[in-house]
Amino acid sequence: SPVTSEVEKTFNFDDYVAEKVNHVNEALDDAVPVKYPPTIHEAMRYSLLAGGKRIRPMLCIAACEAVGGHHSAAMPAACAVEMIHTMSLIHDDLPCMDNDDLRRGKPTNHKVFGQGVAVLAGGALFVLAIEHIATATTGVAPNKVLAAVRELAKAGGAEGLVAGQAVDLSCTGNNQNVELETLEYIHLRKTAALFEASVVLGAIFGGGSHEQVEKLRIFARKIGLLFQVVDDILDVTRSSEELGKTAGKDLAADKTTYPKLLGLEKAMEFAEKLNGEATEQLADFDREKAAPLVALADYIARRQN
Ligand code: GRG
Repeated sequence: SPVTSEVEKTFNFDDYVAEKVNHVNEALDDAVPVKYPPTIHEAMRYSLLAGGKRIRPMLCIAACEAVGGHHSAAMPAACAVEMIHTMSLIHDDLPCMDNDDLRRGKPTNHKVFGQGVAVLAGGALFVLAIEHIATATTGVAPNKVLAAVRELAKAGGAEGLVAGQAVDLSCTGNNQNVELETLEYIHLRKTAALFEASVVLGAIFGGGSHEQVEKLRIFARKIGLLFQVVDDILDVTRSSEELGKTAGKDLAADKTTYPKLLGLEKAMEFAEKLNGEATEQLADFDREKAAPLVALADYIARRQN
């Protein structure tokens, strides 16, 4: 339609992401100053400011804008979701979990600071996320801040990230028997729960109605799962040469994936289905305001790495 083409003409996704990522990185830098004891704060900053695609903060800000809010209202929440994401990566990389040496192209937190500091820095980032939302959010009614804190804590805890990781850990060494239902359970919690919190927080702080928040919640869950399905597909379709670069670890060999359970073609169909169901949720939103969110979903569906 003429409206779509007008929006497509005026909205440049790359410029949008570059600008917003800059804002987020500055806000994250400010949110964790080096205080006493310095090692903990340096360890928190090391992983938090190590790069990363900043997908969750982008989703948070784009959801805020989709309901007509200004990105500044969602900035503390955008920082908070990235803090929780970073915490989960620090813990996930520990020897007692995935035992990884590299993350975001740099040595993992425990490799640089030791396991004790890494555990503490992760814990401190989670608590700081909650504190940051409660103290740095301005111009938003207290009941909305409370709702946001509740959403975020739930996404991080034993019904969210922890549940996904716990079930994932219990499957380790038993990958032959992981069923589709279990795979989905894990991804809905390890990945989709924080996508959901990111979008819901942005929508709440942007002043979205209950109906809008709930539509965006479904949108986020779908693209969270989509993110993982695409990840699994990329594992298969990436050239074997590229696979060789992943620190000698054959990613495809030691985990259950959608292509393994469904076959590549069905996995791709599932990805398309999730993408369609996600974008359907945005049908009633202002096209121009929702353009960044639509573009993010498209990026997640079509990314090549
Ligand atoms: C201790 C309360 C508590 C929670 C942690 C360790 C753990 C429980 C959960 C692990 C969760 C985990 C590692 C999920 C993987 C999520 C995921 C898709 C990571 C990759 O995200 P990207 O691609 O990474 O957005 P970048 O580096 O770009 O940010």
